[in-house]
Amino acid sequence: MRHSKLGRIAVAAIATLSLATLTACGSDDPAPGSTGATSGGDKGGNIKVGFSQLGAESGWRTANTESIKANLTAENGFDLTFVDAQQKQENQIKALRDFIDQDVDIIAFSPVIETGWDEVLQDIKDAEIPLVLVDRTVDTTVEDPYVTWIGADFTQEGRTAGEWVKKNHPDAKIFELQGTMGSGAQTNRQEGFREVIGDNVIGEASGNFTRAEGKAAVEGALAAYPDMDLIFAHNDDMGLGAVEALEAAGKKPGVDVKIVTVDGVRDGLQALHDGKFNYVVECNPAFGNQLADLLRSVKAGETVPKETIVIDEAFDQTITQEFIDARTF
Ligand code: GZL
Repeated sequence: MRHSKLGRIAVAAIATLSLATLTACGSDDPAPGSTGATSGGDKGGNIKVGFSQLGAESGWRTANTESIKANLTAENGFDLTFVDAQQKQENQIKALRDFIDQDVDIIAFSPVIETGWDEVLQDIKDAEIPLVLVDRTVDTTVEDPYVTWIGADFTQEGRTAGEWVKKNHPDAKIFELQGTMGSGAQTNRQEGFREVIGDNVIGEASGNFTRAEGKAAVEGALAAYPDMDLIFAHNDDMGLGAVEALEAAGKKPGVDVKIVTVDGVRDGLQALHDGKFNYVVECNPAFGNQLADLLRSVKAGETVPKETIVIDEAFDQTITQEFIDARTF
């Protein structure tokens, strides 16, 4: 009888626990392999992970992909299949289904938007393949669809941005440059920001987290909202697009129109240092090592936290070039 995948992981976990218990009773040395580095199926084989990355739309995503690939390596015990969906949900759904067919040990993915996943999430659950959510979140009717999620507190990022604006520019006329509509990052950053200073938002449009679309959205905003004097961009890349649009219109970004963003990638912090951005809330993409640890624990059948929040900072124009140059992303 084919043991279900989760069943195999549970068996391995019990085996590990028994070995650890027996060894612990017999000596003070930690049981060999008691770190839970067992494999559910092929003993000692690498962990087969199918990862559906949503795209390569921003500096943040590029840095996140680099961190994931740098940690989920064969030397670290992984057999990674990585698929870039180019920001298309249908491509992610196809990749997820392919991972089911390949009978991977674990499926990980960063959903481009929150909804539209019910059928494929149910299929993953029926295939008894553990699912790990990375970065973005899902809104689904499927009961308990994933084992764990690792990412940032997007709502708090929005609040942090709003609190800076409220403190430093309480009368600002704000244009909100939204990320991909319906993504967890967009909905929650917007929610957090507007909790604090929603009354000051005079207009909004999506730049889909890309520089080009951010520039186009701000070109439209300059015509529609000529008295806007602050832009809250849901990511650095759209903020950089806003800089291009403002300069093309003869306005000084960071002076005539203040710019507040989220992410804290190198280009964004450079714009902050150069006075074109006014405040940047970090959203750290470099959590590949934490993800690797989570995947090992899931594979070993260990209990893992339902969510792991990646710690963020925030930066203003006092940032130094040395600090920027020393950052890894
Ligand atoms: C945030 C991530 C967002 C970034 C954008 O964790 O999902 O998506 O803020 C990226 O740069 O496109």
